[in-house]
Amino acid sequence: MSLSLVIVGLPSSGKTTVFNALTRAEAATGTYTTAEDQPNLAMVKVPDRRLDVLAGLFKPKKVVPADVQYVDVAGLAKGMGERGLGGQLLGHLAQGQALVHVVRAFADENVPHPEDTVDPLRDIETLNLELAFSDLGIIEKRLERIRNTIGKTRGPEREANEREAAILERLRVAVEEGTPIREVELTEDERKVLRGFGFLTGKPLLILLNLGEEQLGAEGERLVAAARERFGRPQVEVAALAGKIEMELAQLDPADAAEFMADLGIAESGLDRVIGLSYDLLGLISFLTAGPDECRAWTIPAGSTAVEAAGAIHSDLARGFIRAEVVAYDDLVASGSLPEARKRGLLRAEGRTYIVKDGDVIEILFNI
Ligand SMILES: Nc1nc2c(ncn2[C@@H]2O[C@H](COP(=O)(O)OP(=O)(O)OP(=O)(O)O)[C@@H](O)[C@H]2O)c(=O)[nH]1
Ligand SMILES: [Mg+2]
Repeated sequence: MSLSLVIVGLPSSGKTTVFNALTRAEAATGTYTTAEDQPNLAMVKVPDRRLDVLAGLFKPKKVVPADVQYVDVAGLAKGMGERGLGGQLLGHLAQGQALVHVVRAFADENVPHPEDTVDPLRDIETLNLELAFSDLGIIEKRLERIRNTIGKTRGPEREANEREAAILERLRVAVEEGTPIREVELTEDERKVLRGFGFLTGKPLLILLNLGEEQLGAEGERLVAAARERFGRPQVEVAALAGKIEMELAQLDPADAAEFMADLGIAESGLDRVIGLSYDLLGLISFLTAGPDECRAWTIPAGSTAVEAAGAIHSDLARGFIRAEVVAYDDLVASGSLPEARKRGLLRAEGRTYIVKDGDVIEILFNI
């Protein structure tokens, strides 16, 4: 499973600049993209120091980090969601596992703002509303279709339609009251019914304030605190980065970038931070596999069992699962090798229902 994050925001908020910063891509910025333009796509390796350390121990032929896909789409102008986002743009948004909302905080009179003034809190509100309007439009359309056709259905088909209509009706009320779908309590079965819709307010949201260089420090912190106070909710996180500088940083070689970051007082690059926050937001963890052929990181939802972790590698491993041999990353590093970890009793055999922990180094034994 590779994680897919879609970057959204008002026009000219710096989405493509941030995309470049996060992916080291060199997509053109300042181009006033429209809904018809193809999105920018990039896969990024998830930085994971543990993998480098394991590679030092195992000297594998290959090191394979987990990856994250970023999608940078056109700006969402005020009113677009209300009129109903259609086609391609909605399709891209609906497919993301989470949304990264790039909000303009930087001041620059050469960059036009749709509202003439820079006001990040207002813009967050505007985009939230557009996303809610888009969901509402889809809910209403689907409800109307069910209403128009339900008379012709019977038996299980009719029951399924009625169930779906009841769930959508609940969502409609919630969204109209200003509650995002991610906050509506749903059973696992209800979630299944809704999965295909890809509702935008149902996705975890990372609000990313795009700061000007001069806002790094106290002002940036104040803005983050204000945004968090007003918009911080379950599955919503607020962070900031200076998009334009980080884009330049991403294009430097690592040693120069480190020096430049130290000068600016940036502790962690936007790239590392945004991935870390996205994992937290989505409740994802990594487990590792290590051997002479390959050291690799895998992404799974927190709370996954050993057999689910096996399935993330390959469905055969889940199907023929016998047991998992597990050692915590720190224990493995302290032991220096798997045989030594086994000797110290740190390498354990775990069954199907073992809950995998972040950083577990796992070997799946299976038989098919
Ligand atoms: N001063 C300053 N300018 C920035 C910053 N981030 C982006 N810009 C500028 O703002 C303009 C728009 O940036 P883009 O990254 O293209 O914005 P966008 O959101 O992708 O724009 P659309 O895709 O057209 O909606 C460009 O001229 C950028 O150089 C920043 O942090 N500071
Ligand atoms: Mg753009």
